[in-house]
Amino acid sequence: MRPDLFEAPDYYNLDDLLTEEHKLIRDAARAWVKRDVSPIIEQAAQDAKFPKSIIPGLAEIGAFGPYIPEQYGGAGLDQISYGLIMQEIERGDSGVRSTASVQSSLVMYPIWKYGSEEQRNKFLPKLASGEFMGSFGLTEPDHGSNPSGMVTNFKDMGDHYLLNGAKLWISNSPFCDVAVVWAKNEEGCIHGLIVERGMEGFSTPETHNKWSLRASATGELIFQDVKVPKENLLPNKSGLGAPLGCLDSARYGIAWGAIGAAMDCYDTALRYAKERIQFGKPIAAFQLQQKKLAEMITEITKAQLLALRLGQLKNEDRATSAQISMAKRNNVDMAIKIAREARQILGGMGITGEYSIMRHMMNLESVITYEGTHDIHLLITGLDITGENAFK
Ligand code: TGC
Ligand code: FAD
Repeated sequence: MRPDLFEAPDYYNLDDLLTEEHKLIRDAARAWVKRDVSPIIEQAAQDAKFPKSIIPGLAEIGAFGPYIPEQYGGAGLDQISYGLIMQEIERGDSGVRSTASVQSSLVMYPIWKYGSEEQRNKFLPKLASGEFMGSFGLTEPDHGSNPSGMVTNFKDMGDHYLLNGAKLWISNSPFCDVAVVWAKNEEGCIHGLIVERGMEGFSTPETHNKWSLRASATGELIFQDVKVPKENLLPNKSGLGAPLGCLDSARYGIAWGAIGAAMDCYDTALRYAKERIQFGKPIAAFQLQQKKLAEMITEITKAQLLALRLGQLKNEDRATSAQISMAKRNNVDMAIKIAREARQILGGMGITGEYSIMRHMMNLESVITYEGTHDIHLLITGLDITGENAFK
């Protein structure tokens, strides 16, 4: 892959709306991606291997639990800082952002919000430092968009719980040390359980042959009569709202992350268009290419404004789930369209691993599906504005 020459577009001077701390945090993440991610990520994706060597760096830039209080090892930052870190990481690769999203919003968040003080102290500092890596098991082979139908279940055996079932499409599963797993009790109520590697009957086979998120490890979580200690049940929230609350936090991070992927595609295409000569001129001088580039920067700017306003609402604890859905849906759709257009601007070169665009484009095919599909988020907006439930 070519040297990383990324320059971030800021067409509406949005930097003026950030604090000095936001900019410092963002710039540190940006510099780390340039130094430690860009040089290795293409090969990792080609090899379909999660580059574990970047785990300490992710911890160092605060990507594991950015908004988790410092007393538990988190960075204690605000929601805009969290968003900016996700934007910068996904500028490098959506799979790396996935690893950080899962660790922060899907593993640390439920332990922090729904866990006991003992669970927080036992797991959060190790997850923040990257000593432990986590995964989040909600999706099942027969229950993706409709997690309320899950069949993974646990029985109260007196001194422990007995867990049975299987989760599919789980980011980080092949190497996770702990998994936050959602399962039904005997009354059919959903609870979160912390399952630890090494528990008998717990296995995490990897899912191979993905054409997307190749630098992120995806797999299954299989539970065959796993004895889970009672102290591993998350005590402070039950019902489907518990996992969906975690998704709100991760979807918010994705709304920012997708902007990073889009900015990288735009920046690459703009530079290429200025340098590539055809018919005696740079292709940037042709109206058709200018239309593509002008529309890209317009859409990126709109997405940046949406994310920043959502971050302000999150900081004030006023962001609704439906607002988060709108931003996740819009910004991922924006990014995937920009990746496709940017790929065309590079012509044949666009399909090679010399440039990041094709990798972003393939990654975004997962991002538009996970954390609620494009359709599901549209239906969430539809329900919110009409009061009519069109899911069922
Ligand atoms: P519904 O009846 O609407 O809701 C059940 C209960 O949950 C509450 N609720 C929420 N709470 C917090 N946050 C939200 N976003 C919430 N949405 C709903 C709701 O108020 C209710 O509470 P209560 O107290 O009344 O019981 O549930 P439903 O079964 O009709 O489903 C609604 C639907 C379809 C929107 C939901 O199931 C959904 O979002 N489906 C999509 C599933 C999904 O996003 N899965 C993601 C899996 S994790 C993942 O993809 C990780 S990828 C990570 C990476 O690598 O980055
Ligand atoms: P389905 O739910 O079967 O949907 C198939 C199609 O039907 C979609 O187009 C969908 O929009 C549409 N559809 C479904 N219901 C409706 C409806 N009511 N109305 C209209 N259309 C509908 N899950 C986890 O729990 N943890 C993870 O870490 C995780 N990581 C993932 C990583 C990757 C790379 C991928 C691809 C997925 C991951 N997922 C994870 C799972 C992800 O959340 C699901 O793939 C997603 O929720 C969709 O479920 P599904 O794939 O079963 O599709």
